[in-house]
Amino acid sequence: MLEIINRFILPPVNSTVAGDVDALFTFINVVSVIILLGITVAIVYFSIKYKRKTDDDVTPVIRHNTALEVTWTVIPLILILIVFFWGFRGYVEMRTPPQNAYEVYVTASSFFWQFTHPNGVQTTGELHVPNGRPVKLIMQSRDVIHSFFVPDYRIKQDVLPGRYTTAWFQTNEAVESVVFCTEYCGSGHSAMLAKVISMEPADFNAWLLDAKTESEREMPLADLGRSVYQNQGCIACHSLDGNAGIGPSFKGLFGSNRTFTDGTSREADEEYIKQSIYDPRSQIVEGFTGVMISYQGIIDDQQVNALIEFIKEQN
Ligand code: HEC
Ligand SMILES: [Cu+2]
Repeated sequence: MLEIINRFILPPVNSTVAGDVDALFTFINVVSVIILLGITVAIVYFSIKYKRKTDDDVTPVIRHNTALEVTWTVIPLILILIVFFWGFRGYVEMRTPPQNAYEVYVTASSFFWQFTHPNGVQTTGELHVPNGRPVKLIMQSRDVIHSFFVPDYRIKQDVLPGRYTTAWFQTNEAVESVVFCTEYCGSGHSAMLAKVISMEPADFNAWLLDAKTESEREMPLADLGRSVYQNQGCIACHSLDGNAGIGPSFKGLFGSNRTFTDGTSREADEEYIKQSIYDPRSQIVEGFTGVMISYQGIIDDQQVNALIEFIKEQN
């Protein structure tokens, strides 16, 4: 019965700690419902039983009842201690990554998630993990506070600029779950999603190797530009289809005349694209706000060249 209710009100149970978290949650719910019903019944019963029946029906003055006092102190105390120790045990477990955990670096930026594997493979918006093995996330933010939340795993951890925070989980099934940003971080916050793709260990290893070879293959500049566009999250704000998102679309950008909020204008040449990437706040395109961060130190010259080639291709 409880399980059926839980299936309706809770997300799927896709991590090893999720069952424990749900058990405590269910315990608190059941106790609360029992207390609620008990109090409601008592209120109704007493208001009928002690209703004034005659005009000289006077309420007796009761000053103290030790047995009653002890009962209503001790029972809640026991319940609260159970919840405390149960919760604390779970908290310690969730805060302590196992020694053999697979480590992934997580970088949050407005408004996308990037994941870097130990062998250098980097993905955006998709985290691949081996099923049945603990995974430790070492997280930081490039700009404001974000928060990494996977409801299916019952884990949630703030991600801060200038400091690492960690979280860990182990999946119990090779299925996909959704990552939400759960700290309001700006206009693209609600779209700041990612997928965790849990794979059987053999598939995971094959994927990792594939991704590695792919990233090392020589590719034409414009293709490299496309992969930077996807992997560095430009895609979150710049479309290729001409529709303005949080930033202007790249379609037809190169060679066009840009007007800025300070009233000046110039042609979008190579120099302009580079300046837009390294120092986006120096010129704000009319109709937009300066939410783009500087990619100085994040994207190197070669990648900027690649992006320029890629943007030219969108004409
Ligand atoms: C958080 C959203 C966001 C991300 C991510 C982002 N940008 Fe921007 N970008 C903007 C906004 C908003 C503008 C317009 C305001 C301005 O000029 O700074 C802009 C402007 C630009 C411009 C000038 C566009 C024009 O129409 O004149 C270029 C070029 C550009 N970005 C390139 C990039 C590249 C390359 C990346 C990825 C490495 C990137 N941006 C990532 C939001 C973003
Ligand atoms: Cu966010």
